[in-house]
Amino acid sequence: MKNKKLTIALAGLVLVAALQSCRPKDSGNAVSGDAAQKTYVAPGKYDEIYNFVSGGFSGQMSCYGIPSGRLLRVIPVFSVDPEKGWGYSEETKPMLNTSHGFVPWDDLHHVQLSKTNGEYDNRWIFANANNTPRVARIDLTTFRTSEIIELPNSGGNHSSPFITENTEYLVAGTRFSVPPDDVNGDVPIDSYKENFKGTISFISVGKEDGKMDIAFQIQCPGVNFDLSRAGKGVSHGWFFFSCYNTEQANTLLEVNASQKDKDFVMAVNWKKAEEYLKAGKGRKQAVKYAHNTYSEKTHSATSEIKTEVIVLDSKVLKDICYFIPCPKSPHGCDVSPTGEYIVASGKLAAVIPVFSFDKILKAIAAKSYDGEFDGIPVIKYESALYGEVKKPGLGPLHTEFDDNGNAYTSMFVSSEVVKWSVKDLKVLDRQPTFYSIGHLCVVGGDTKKPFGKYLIAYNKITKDRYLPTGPELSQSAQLFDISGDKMKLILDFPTIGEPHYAQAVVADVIKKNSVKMFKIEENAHPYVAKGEKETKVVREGNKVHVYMTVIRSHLTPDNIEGIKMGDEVYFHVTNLEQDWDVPHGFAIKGASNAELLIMPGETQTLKWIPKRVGISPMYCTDFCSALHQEMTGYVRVSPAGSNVPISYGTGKTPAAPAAPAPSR
Ligand code: K7E
Ligand code: CUA
Repeated sequence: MKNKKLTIALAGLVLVAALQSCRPKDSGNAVSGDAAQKTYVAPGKYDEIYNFVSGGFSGQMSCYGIPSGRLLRVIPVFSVDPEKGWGYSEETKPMLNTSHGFVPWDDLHHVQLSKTNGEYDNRWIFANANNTPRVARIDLTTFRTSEIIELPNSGGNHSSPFITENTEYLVAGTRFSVPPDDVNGDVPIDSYKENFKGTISFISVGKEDGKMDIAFQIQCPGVNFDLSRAGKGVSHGWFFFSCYNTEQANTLLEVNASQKDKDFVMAVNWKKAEEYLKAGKGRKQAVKYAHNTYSEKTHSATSEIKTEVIVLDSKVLKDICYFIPCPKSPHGCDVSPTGEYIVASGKLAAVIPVFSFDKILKAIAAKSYDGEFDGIPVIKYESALYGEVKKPGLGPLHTEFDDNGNAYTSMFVSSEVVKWSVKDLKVLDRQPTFYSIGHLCVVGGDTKKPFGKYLIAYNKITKDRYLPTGPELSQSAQLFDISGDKMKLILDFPTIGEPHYAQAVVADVIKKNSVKMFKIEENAHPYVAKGEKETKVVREGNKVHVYMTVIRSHLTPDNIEGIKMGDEVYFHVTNLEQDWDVPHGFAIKGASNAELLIMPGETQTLKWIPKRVGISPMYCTDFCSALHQEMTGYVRVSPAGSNVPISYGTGKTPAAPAAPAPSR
């Protein structure tokens, strides 16, 4: 027993040592001589590229300009954002609703721009919530989250959301296998093999409006699905997932899920799955998941709880899923621009295996199998393999592609980017990163026609790269010029949260389509005031609705009396401006939530329950004009049962009686 424990501990130590990244030596002087010239974007000039970066445990997405590395916007997605009122205004709260209730945080790892014909079509960007499984759609005309759908039968939505070449589906695989939602999950944890299942969700996306829906799910053996990519070109109609923990361990995974020499890549024939779905081979399963949508017409979100999904069983429907052995605990699973090559990066492996789609099809036709795993055929490694990239570096994680037939793989343990030729699998170049690189992205690097030019590395553990900021240091992005034979480091820039995947796209179309304001005449919010004449304060029992407008530089009404203790006050604030970049903010003393930040033409609502009798100031929080500091007002709160009537106005003192003096 003692010995066994010791062995496990030792194995763990060796593993930990192997997994901690080494630090390259020449950390200060690896910068290209013309770096400043290549990254300088003069004041007033625009960047060439939008770079959308996942925020990891911040739950948000950020948007940078490339090549300058300037942060342009943090887009709130799964986490509340007090700066923008996201998750604090009454209108946005339903966006964070789930079958577990209001969930104000998540862990966002992967972003995916929508595609047409395998190229970015500049309409939406999608993202995953890792912790409470959800997928979000962000509208690229507003840079705001417009839809979030929860995924049932899942736990740890990591291999998500990856997208098919015409955005037919967003696909999401569960990292943690768990008992399905419609069975009693109150089972011993060590009954993993028997009771835990993997689930892959296919989320359809509306061609015109982008509306998401869970089209179907495929139930798979219980393993950990880590990452995935859609086939494209020749492999369109297929999906590829990396799977680890094929040991099906439920404890001390760092040792117990690293036992086997090979885990799997799972190839999924989703066109076949569609056929089975049409033929009625799916099983309706009772589940619970939230589907939240935000309307820019009503400027409000609605949340609906849905109760059914259709599940296809991969064990019964034999020709949907196939396993391909893959060394060892694969992480990234990336598909070349033509769709012929599938690159799986075994984070503990000494080589990078590259599989051939053509060979996979032939192996399936010839039934070149090595038996089955949990009812799924296992294709022979050699029968699917195109070749191995030898001595690529240590800890390969993720691969992207350029426009010249090259692949770029991030090496977490050896802290470097390695460039290799897809055709002959020869390593062509390697450059250190500072320090531990996770994902990387090439402009258009996962499309059928990569743009190339720049590669951005997203690094963890930045150590000495920036001025120290206490125990926690900023994570970091590094920009490489990849237009020549050798990669050249040209810029470092700090990032928000912990970036994982990111994508980069030439800015032209998104820039042109950007919404500048919402038309006030189209505002269909139920509590809109389309002009100061429509402002009012309406009492309904203990609820008081304030129809307020804001315009430079006053609130209407800015004096409100007749509010009583026990009231719930709703400030419905409409921004009357019809000009680009003139938001107003709104806040009131003692409110137990964040400010509102209201765009021109929009209405947002702040709920306030006064806790004290007296005068509460309110004001605009966003510096909007020279008279911004004048953009203020007062609310008078009287005791419960007081007879001060509702009165309000701007530019006149409400004609309300003074409260009776307290009796002595
Ligand atoms: Cu490699 Cu979550 Cu895509 Cu991080 S993941 S690095
Ligand atoms: Cu409106 Cu400051």
